[in-house]
Amino acid sequence: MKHVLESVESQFEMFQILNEDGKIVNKDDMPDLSDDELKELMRRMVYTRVLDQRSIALNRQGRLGFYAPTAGQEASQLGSQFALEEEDFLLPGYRDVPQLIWQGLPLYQAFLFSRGHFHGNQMPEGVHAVSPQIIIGAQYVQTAGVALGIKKRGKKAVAVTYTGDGGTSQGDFYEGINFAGAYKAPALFFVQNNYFAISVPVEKQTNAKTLAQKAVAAGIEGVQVDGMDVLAVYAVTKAARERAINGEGPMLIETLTYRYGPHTMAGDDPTRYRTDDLDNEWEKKDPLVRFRKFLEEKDLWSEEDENKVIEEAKDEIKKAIKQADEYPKQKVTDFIGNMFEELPSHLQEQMEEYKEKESK
Ligand SMILES: Cc1ncc(C[n+]2csc(CCOP(=O)(O)OP(=O)(O)O)c2C)c(N)n1
Ligand SMILES: [Mg+2]
Repeated sequence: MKHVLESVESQFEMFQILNEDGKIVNKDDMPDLSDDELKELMRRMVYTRVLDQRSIALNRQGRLGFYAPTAGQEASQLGSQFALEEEDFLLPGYRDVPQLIWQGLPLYQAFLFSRGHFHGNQMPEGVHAVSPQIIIGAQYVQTAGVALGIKKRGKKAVAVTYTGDGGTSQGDFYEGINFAGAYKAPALFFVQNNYFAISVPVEKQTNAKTLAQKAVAAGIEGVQVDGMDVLAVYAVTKAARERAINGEGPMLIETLTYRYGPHTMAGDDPTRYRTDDLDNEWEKKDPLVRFRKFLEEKDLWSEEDENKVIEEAKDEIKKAIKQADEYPKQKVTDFIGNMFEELPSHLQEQMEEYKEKESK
């Protein structure tokens, strides 16, 4: 019996294309991206790092509400989203605002989401996504359903979702991957393993050596990928998407990554559960540093390019926060009205009451 487990676990080795020095270690799997696409990937990662820094500052100034920092996870988040198409359906978790933005949610709406404003949850026409899920793992079940819907309609698209290492302990996680496997639904299930669920380390979370191997029980493909290597994440996602739209079923993709900041801005202190040594070890793997080295070597990126992106990002963020500030304040009647198509009678009463109050 022991050998069965060992032989399964030994097959989940981390897939990588760029090592920490930005050198290609796996030429055969190098994705077919043009120079412009490579630069665009870098632009998005730099932009997202700036967005993270600004969001943290805005939160501290009391100008944003809920915020889950993203620095460190850019390759995992943006490398995967870059392989998606407009018709794909995204079901993000609370840390996945960057993917949502690149999938088409305007930045000012992401800020409104953070403030708990209902307009932050309203996807523009043609943006196939739902707003970030706060309940751990719940989006896995929804994703299986969306993917089955896509399949039944005969569309060439996938449903894509993200959870964390902690999320893989939830019942919803297993239900979602099992259901999608049974129906060969075109779903991509990401697990961003940043090694901590708030303060709980992954080794206390599960006895499984890898999270990708959880795919085996569901009879679906699973892969573990270097989540600090944007090219590896992109290549795996692209291939998983191809398989899924060709009817070959879902895939579980574990990205090994790290969040540099706190879990959220609500007040956890990472120094109480992580060591400086561990932080330093991961900062050496930084996805931006690695990809920058790779691009500089090819003469595709310079300090000037980087500064230009930083300035553009700051400028767009400033405009978006202004737009969010100027958006009409949420009224209680908006809030109630957005919940149901037809109001139940007890809410109808409250609606009347607040209409009256708001009219004064
Ligand atoms: C069902 C459920 N239980 C508990 C929580 C509280 N909670 C919020 S985030 C979190 C940890 C999640 O860790 P992980 O899945 O590793 O994701 P990460 O935040 O590291 O990206 C917990 C327990 C929740 N939101 N939902
Ligand atoms: Mg985690």
